[in-house]
Amino acid sequence: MLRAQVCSNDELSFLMEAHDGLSATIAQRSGFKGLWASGLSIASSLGYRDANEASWTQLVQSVERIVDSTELAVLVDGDGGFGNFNNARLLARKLRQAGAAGISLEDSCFPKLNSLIGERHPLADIDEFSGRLRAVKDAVADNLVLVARIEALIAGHGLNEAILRAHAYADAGADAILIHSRKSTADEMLSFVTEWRNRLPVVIVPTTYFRTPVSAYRDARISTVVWANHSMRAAAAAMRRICDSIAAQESVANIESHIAPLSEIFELLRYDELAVAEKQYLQPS
Ligand code: SPV
Ligand code: MG
Repeated sequence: MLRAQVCSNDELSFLMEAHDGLSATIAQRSGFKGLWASGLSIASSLGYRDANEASWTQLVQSVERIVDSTELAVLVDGDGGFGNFNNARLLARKLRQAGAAGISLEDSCFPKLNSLIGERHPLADIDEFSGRLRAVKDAVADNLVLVARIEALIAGHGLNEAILRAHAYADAGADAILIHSRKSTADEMLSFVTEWRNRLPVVIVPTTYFRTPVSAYRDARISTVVWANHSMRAAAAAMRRICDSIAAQESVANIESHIAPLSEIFELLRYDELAVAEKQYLQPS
C-alpha cells in the first residue's frame, strides 16, 4: 500500500506525521492513508533533541506503537540509519519486523542534527551512503519501501550535487527520492524536480515552504507530501496554553471546554471494543 502511494507519479499522496499511538489514531480518523513516523516528533515527544539522542531501539519501540494503533502504512524516518551499512540494515530489519511499510534514510553522518536548525550538516560520502542503501535493499528486498533522502540542499550544496546524489541512490536500489529543502519557498525543491525528470518518484517535506499550494506539487508530478511535525507542534502549543492557564488560575474550571472530552479519548482508543470483549471472554456463561 505504501509502495502504491510513494512510488506513483500519477496521484499526489500525503503522509501525516505520527509520534505515538494517539497521534497515529487521530491521523487515521482525519482520513490520512499513510503515516510518517517522524524522527523529530518522536524525539520531541520523548524529551530528546533530534540529534540521534534517542536510540534506534527507542525508535523501533515508538514505531511499534504507531503501527499497532492503525491499519495505515507507516514510512519511518530512519535518520541516517544510526551508523554504517550494518546499523542501517539492522534497523531496517527490525522496522520490518515491527510492521513498518517503509524506511527513509538520509545521507547525513552520525550523529545527525535536525535539518531545520543550525548550519552543521555534514554529508555522507556518496559511495559510503550508497553502500548503506544497498545493504538495506539486500536485507529487506521489496518488503520495505526504501526512500533515499538527499540533504545536499540543506547542507548548502547546489542542485548539481543533489542530482548527482539522486542518480547514485537510484543506482543503489532506492525506490523513491526524498529531496529536502529548508527554504521558505518551493523554488529550490522544484528546480530539483525539473532537473530530475522523475527517474524515481519524489517525496517532499514542505515544512518551511508551507505557503506553496499543493497544486504546484501536482503540477510537478511529485509523488508524496509529508506533513512532518504538525501533530507534535499542535500538541505542544495546546499543552503550553492549557498548562499556563491551569498554573495561573489554580483551577481547571475554565479550560474544560478547550480540551478533548474524556469520552472522545475513550472513543478514539476503542474502549467499547474492550467492553464487548469482556462480555465475551470474562463473564462466566
Ligand atoms: C522529521 O520529521 O524528523 C524529518 C523532517 O526528518 S525534518 O524535521 O524537516 O528534518
Ligand atoms: Mg527526521
